[in-house]
Amino acid sequence: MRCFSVLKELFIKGLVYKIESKDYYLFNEGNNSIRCSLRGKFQKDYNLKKDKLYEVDIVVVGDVVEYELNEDGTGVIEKILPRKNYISRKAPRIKGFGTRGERLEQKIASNVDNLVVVASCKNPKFNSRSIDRFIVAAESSHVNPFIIINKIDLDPEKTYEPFSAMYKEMGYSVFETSIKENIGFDDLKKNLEGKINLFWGQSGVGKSSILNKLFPDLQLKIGEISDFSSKGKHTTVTSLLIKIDENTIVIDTPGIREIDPYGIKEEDLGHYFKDFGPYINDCKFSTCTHHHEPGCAIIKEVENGNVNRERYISYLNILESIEDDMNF
Ligand SMILES: Nc1nc2c(ncn2[C@@H]2O[C@H](COP(=O)(O)OP(=O)(O)OP(=O)(O)O)[C@@H](O)[C@H]2O)c(=O)[nH]1
Ligand SMILES: [Mg+2]
Ligand SMILES: [Zn+2]
Repeated sequence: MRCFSVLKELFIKGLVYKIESKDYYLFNEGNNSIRCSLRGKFQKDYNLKKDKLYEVDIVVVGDVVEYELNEDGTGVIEKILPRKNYISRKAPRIKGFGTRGERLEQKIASNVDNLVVVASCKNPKFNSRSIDRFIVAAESSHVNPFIIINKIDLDPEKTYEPFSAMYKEMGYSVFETSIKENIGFDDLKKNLEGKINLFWGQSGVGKSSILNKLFPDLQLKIGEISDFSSKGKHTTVTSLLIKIDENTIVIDTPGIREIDPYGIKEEDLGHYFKDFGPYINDCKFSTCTHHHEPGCAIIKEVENGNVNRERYISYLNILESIEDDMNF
């Protein structure tokens, strides 16, 4: 994994697995952990471009970087190698706004193969709107989404089943799981092998519990049932990339309250709804936003029952949040 440039004596490649404030933790080629800081020039570049650059993170978990090793065994990150992709969302409002009042981008992780969207059927309650938003984040970043519906022990009536069937019909892999009853994990595990898998979802849905179940050595911290509220408790506070074996990586993330996909144009949003695919080219206008336009094929197929109305409502919901963002 060493860098064979003229600078090979100086720079070594590493994989960012955890970020805590200004400390960046990498795995080097021998899988040892190196604590790094960021070369000052990154901050300077960032400040210079501030009015153009709508992002809050410079280095993210999953990045492959080049670093210089200090004598004391710590390192300094010099360069971020080009990313294959990255998953992001609009930063929560609390993180601030750009210079023109627009929402900023929060990158969650880079170089990801699968976005494992974790939802629960109860506690917190099942929310297909939020699943649809996670799917849009994945599709717009060219990342493959998986859907986990966890805690099925809490819903013996299986009220999640029509949704499960709907996502399966679109071609997505859906895993119905229960930690308590040990259901669904063998199948899930097979699908993660040899890939970089980002686990993402609302707080309290069971992301860390599922990872512990799949890979018992991990011993990630999980929320206590006793003080668990329907909103979740944010037990996991920092994203953590874990190497399971040479080829398999999982990333546990802190649960989030809201997910607004970032950087999507109104006229592109429909392309991230896989189920719109067969009809989307039949709209009268190529820039159709499937909202009100005459001759819209999507609106027609919702009426005909070929596009699920729930999905169309999710679509309108996200479309509206894009518009909100433009009105700064
Ligand atoms: N009944 C039931 N409870 C579960 C299941 N999976 C997880 N839980 C419980 O749900 C709670 C939250 O689990 P966590 O794994 O901490 O959830 P998380 O998604 O990692 O939450 P954050 O780290 O806050 O984002 C814990 O009390 C778990 O014991 C399940 O399949 N069934
Ligand atoms: Mg967690
Ligand atoms: Zn249309």
